[in-house]
Amino acid sequence: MLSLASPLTPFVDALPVPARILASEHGGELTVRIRAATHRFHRDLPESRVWAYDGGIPGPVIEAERGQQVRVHWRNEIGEAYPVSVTLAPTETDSDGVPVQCLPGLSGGTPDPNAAALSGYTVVHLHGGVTAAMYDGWTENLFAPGQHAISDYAMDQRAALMWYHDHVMGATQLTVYAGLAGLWIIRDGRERELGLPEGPPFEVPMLLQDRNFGQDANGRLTGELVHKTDPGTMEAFAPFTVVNGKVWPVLDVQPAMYRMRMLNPMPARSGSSCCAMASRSSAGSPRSAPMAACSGPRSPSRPTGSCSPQPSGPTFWSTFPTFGQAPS
Ligand SMILES: [Cu+2]
Repeated sequence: MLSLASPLTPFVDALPVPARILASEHGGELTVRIRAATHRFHRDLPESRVWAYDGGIPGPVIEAERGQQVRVHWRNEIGEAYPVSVTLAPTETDSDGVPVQCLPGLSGGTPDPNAAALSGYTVVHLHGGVTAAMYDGWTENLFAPGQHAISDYAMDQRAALMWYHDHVMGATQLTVYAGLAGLWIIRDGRERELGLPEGPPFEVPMLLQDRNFGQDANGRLTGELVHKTDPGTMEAFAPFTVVNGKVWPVLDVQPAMYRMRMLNPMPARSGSSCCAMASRSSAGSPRSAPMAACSGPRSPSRPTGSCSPQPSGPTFWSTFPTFGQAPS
């Protein structure tokens, strides 16, 4: 198995708990500000420029009750240029056969001026919501910076984990990559009969993403978000797994029942994502659950089953299985 050394130390940042908005505490009427912000994806990275709901990566978790309509005022306050360098990998693989799209940095690719010109027009789609057409975030129902949209979500559907995200025609993969994504939970009485944990700390919503960052002349990661597409498949597999806005975070857990609620909205990685969790500490210590989403590219042309720089170290590999592959 190909193994790339990661330029970022895994499992040093705590898994963030996203902000939480209970619609019932606001009379079912919420305001979410869509704006430019900065965000630190890893302890050892500089801050990155992002676009984000309420300035958070991910946006706030909005929690609603079945049958209680939620009205959201989506306020477009994006006041800065598109924060991601978008490029096409010059070649599919490097001289070692590694997919270039999976390497940190631009890899010599030219930044796309059209992406850089994205001006912050937006539209919000509640993915999974049974939503009336006029509020459903159709891709051309755009509103500009300085404008806002009001959406009524009926919540006439069973308990579920959903997500909301930008949905602009032809640019959704780029605006979501810039940060415009958040989770949405519907609860109902039938689900509560199951007695599952509700809310922090034992219910843990997790938004899984992959991200890439720019490099300076010395090869150090700059924190600038990079979206690099493969020239053959036109997919983008970024090298760093991000959970709730942190690269390979860790969650200290208690010996109790948890409800892990994971959503994978990555632009290309799909199908085989997982969350590797196990104790890595001795008896009596807090237990830690490193969050590592693992997945391989779908294309059979790939030389390896995984193109991420793998979190390394004896703890990780001795404790966490990968997908049908022995670490080597
Ligand atoms: Cu969607």
